[in-house]
Amino acid sequence: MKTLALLAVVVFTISGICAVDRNKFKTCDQSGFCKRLRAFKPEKSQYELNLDSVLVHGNVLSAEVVTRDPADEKRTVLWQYAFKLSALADSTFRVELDEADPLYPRYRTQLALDGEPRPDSLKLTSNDNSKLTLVNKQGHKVVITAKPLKLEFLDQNGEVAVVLNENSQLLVEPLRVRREKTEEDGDGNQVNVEEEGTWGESFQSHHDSKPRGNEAVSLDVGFPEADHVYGIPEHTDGLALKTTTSGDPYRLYNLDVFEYELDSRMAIYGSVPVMYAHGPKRTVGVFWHNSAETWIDVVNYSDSNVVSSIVNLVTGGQKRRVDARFMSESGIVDVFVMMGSTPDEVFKQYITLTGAKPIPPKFSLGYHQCRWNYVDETDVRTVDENFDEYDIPMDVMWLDIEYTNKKMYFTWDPIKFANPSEMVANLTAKGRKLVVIIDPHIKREAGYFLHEDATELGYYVKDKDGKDYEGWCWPGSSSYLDFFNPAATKYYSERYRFENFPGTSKDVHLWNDMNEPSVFNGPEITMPKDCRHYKPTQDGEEGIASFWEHRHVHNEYGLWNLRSTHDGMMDRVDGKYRPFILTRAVFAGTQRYAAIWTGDNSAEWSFLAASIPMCLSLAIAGNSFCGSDVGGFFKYPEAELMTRWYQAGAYQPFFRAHSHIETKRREPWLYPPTTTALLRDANRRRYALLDYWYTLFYEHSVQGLPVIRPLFQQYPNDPETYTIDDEYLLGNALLIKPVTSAGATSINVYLPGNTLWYDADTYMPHTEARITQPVTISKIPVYQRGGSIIPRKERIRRSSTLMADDPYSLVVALDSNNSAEGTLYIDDGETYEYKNNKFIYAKIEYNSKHMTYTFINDNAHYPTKSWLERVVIAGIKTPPKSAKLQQGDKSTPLQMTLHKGNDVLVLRKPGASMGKPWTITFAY
Ligand code: NBV
Repeated sequence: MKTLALLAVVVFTISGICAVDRNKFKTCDQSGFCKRLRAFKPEKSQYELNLDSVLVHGNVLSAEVVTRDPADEKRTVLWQYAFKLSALADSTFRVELDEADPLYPRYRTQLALDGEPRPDSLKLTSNDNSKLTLVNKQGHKVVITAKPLKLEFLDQNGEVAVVLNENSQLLVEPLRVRREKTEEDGDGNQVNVEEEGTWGESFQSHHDSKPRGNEAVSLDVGFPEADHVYGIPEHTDGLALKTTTSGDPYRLYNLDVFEYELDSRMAIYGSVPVMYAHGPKRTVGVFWHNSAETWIDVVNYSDSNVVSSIVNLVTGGQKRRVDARFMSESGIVDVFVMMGSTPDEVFKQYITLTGAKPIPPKFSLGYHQCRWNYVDETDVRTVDENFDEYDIPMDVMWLDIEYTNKKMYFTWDPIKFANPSEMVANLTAKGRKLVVIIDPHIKREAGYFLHEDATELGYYVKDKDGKDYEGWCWPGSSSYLDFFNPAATKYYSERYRFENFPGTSKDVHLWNDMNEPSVFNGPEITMPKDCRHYKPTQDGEEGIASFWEHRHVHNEYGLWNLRSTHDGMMDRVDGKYRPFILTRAVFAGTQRYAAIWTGDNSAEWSFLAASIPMCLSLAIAGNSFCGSDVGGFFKYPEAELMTRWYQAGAYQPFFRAHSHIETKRREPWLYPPTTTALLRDANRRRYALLDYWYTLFYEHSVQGLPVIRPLFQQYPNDPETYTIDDEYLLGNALLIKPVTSAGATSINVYLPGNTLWYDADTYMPHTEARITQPVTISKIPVYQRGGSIIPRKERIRRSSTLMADDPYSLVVALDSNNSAEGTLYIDDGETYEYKNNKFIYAKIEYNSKHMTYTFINDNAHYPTKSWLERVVIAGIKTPPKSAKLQQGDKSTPLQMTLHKGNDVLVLRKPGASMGKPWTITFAY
């Protein structure tokens, strides 16, 4: 009954006007710690570093920090803290502040980092009784002022690049024993004298018992000389963050927000607490390593809404500066300061800390077809066959929750999906795959093995009283596995073994949805903060000290879920094949396990436009493998919107069409034939560039650079690029500006870098920075940078797997020096054999004399059957008279065609194997 009622709400709202129910989610004022901390504005910080306690050992400076009672003349010590500054590899510092002797250990986020960060050297160069100066190997200095505590991080030119606690907002609320302290009020009644919210707070009908009392942490971070700050996804507003002095701070709290709104700082599904500051002088970043609910205030002093008295007060009139303040409900102060100094460097520094995305299986870069739901095996088969019928490439069919037996995960509906193995075999015969959904809520149903095992073995998250927590989700009454318990994680991972999940095979991949976690009847549609998670206990730890509360771990819950899925998928194939996982919840480090999408969007132009800044922001925060539901999840996209969405999606990393169960079916052939043709064209363009995508993902995995890039990353000295977030770069060679408005006949494009950009369709060069691009419905504005070489595969196949041996075309776009370069990565697309050097990573270089294909990594080889079918050279001013291919001992004269209209020279069928180096020599 309840499920029906919920569905009715869903159906009602999707047919009506989409709007988030803001009342379901807290404002800062409704969140006890946010309100309290936002009001905390001491004139002077109470935190002081005890210079006598300083110890430098290896890469770490440790010292005692104390707070003193400002009202007390004797300046009695109120609290003692352990302070640590570490110098880390890759121009990064870490600052930690914890209580010296907490009542119980405070939570330290566990899964975000990709192992222990590597140390760098740290030298104390001066201690003048009020200040300490330290330096790392790269020459970045840290100046620590003792009273009050302030930390300045200096760039290699000796200028302050990042400053901590300059605005005195450092705070670590000490854990206390609960005292039943009451006082008599004027009427003789005993009243509680604790401030409101200290030992419990309520939101709507939900009460949070807060058994440990207040334990919030906060810190202000200043970025002198910064024009803008970026990052802290996931939000729906622009890429450059806005001043928050009016309205709420940005919120990071993984939430299932039904019909989320755009241009908002509200929390949605993901939380990545990394922020970058950029200006003409430098780019730097901070990573706030904390998994609790977090709010972040931003003040950009150049914004017109920041009054000049504040600018004067804080910066002495300097408008080029941004300040931020991180406030978290619990944990410790643990912040990484990344010194940049370019966008490339700082993005890599973040990846050094939290890990790169390993190279994904190649099929996952193809096109994905999803719907809630493909109703049965016949439906799956028909859709799959129609892709062939209409000649549209497709790699993956998806099954949403209805494939299960009554929403019991790891089971199949016995009638609609009675022969899953056959269904999968039918797909794999065409090189296609299947993805099935597994949510983290477990149906509480007698006889369901997972529920019975989890109950018996104690694998569920517990409620505040220590009983199995029960919430409400798709299956009705549900409980949630406690992935913090190693035994529960192991058990869960094992469910993915083929024998435990019959019907699956190595070609069935996974989708972990609702892992914020979503709890329909929970506070803010999630798990109550006083739920309990497993904690390995030390001797003597009991009571409150024997578990973690959900409040400590909330933003990383989904990551624990993903790690467990990932480990299970690795184990089921003995570590042989790369898994593909899609997740909705995101935290720092998620990229190591999964791709992400922007959740339940709507078939509206504004959501199509928002997908660009949302994915860019996630990409610079480590998660390049991002996409939005193509077509929009809620509502129905009419032909033009659908066309533009396919065209945009074809150039976004994760390319999946998806739709809500109650919306009209919208597979590409259900539109008028002209639209179907346009959708087909978009998909084919995607497949033609698959090897470029794959090369970029490989490069990300080893170098850490985002695959999709904001313009300022590539052109950091051009202030015009700082706020552009409706166009982006794919690698460093392609610039994409999707059409995101109805009825567009032309759009304005900014082409940065004072360089040539070639229209990817016509090869016509543009020299101007600002162009007006006419756009018919078939036009996708994509430009190739002069100086770049892009690999393409032009044969039309049903899926990426069937393209493995297909020949390459290389598109050479010349710069003003008549040269260009690019890279190409080739491997088997699915295993880890690349770790045994079974791959090709090649550099392709062109100058007017030669074009060469050489291996960057000499030890690595891959026996590819692919060969060179065509070289297209755009922007050729003086065409050569002849060209000759040399591979090994073999020399072959090449045929050429010159297209005079657009200065394009085509070398036809060079025929070289891409498995070995080659050279083409030109004669004039
Ligand atoms: O599993 C059903 C849906 C899914 O299709 C969607 O992509 C997820 O974001 N899921 C959410 C649950 C409920 C949606 C209203």
